[in-house]
Amino acid sequence: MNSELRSDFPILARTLYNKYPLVYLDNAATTQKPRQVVEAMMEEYYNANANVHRGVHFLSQQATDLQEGARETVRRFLNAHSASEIIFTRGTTESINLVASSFGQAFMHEGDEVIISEMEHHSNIVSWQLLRERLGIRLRVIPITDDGHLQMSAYEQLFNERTRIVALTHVSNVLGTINPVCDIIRIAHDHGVPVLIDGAQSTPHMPIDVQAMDCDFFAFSGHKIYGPTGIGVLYGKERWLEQMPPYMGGGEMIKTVSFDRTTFNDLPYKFEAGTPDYVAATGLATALDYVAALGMSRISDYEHALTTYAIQQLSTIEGMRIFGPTEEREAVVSFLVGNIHHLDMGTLLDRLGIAVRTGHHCAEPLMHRLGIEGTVRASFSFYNTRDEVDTLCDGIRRVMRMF
Ligand code: 7TS
Repeated sequence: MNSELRSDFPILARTLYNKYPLVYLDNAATTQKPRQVVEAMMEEYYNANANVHRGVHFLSQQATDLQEGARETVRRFLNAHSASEIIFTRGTTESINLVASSFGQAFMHEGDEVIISEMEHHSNIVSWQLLRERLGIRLRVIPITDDGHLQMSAYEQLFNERTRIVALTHVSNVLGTINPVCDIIRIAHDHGVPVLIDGAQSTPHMPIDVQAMDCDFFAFSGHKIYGPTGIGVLYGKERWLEQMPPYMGGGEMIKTVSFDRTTFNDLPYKFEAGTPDYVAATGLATALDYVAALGMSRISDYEHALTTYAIQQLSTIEGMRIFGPTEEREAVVSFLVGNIHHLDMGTLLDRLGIAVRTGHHCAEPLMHRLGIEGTVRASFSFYNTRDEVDTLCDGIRRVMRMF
């Protein structure tokens, strides 16, 4: 599906070190941007720039219409019930912090518990630890199996009368594991507990339907789905958001302010203090329209086939150790080869024009569980090709010959 699409991404035509065509395999960190996204943002800055929701003037109205149009695009993309359930944030990290802080303040007390898992990104660990500092809550952790699945029976046993929320990643950014979120959510709801899904690594790769999933909160980042940096989304069911206090105070999130008393704006504005990055909202909406036009199911099928091919080819390399499930996984492959340090492998692959990520991938507790310090990680997009996978494998073999 990619040959005609690659020309939408000018950066993919770059040559590195005067010699090597860029092979960009760091899509789980951030994706490249199609022209359409950059041009939509440029167009807004050149022709429709004004602060939103503030002025009576023409441009302000136009910028506001673009911002609210973008919100509607996100609503449709996630199949949320209402646009007032779509809050623009700076990214997944801010979305999770918002829930931890605000849900925590409204519904949690000392001794109450949040369930997370051993495969969480730091943003879904540290946010809750900050709340632990503030309120004295407890973190309960779902263990994983050796091949990177959640231990579901252990999960069920973590519930008790102090459990207030479950916060879990949809897809592991290290292992590629696709968690059974529908089962996770059903079980939590059976205990009367709401669920936050970290969709940073799932939203770019599969169709998302928050109503079908029945999650209470869902977070994702624009930059990981071909949109700009600095914008992300928190979806929350209205019944929760209505009861939660604002996360930040400032302009836009209020109805009336006096020194004695302030009343807050309606959803979603209650959670959007200050001037939002309305141009990034346009960029995000353009990116979502772009992938929706390709078809999320088509993207998913293509990337799964490419990942299966990558695992097959990588497995032919002597001393290769691939982490995570062998089947039913997302387009992320973490590995180590022999006793070559991940940083050496990453640095030497870079000299061949191949961009991968190395290290703990902001999942240090998972590294402890796996008994390693870090991995090399190749992560794929629909614009990657089998030829690029072959280049990666050739590159790894070249690096091995250096040791
Ligand atoms: N959750 C998961 C599962 C992630 O993979 C990431 C970023 C985040 C949250 C945070 O997203 P942000 O946009 O707010 O920073 N993951 C990665 C990664 O794997 N490599 O670089 C960033």
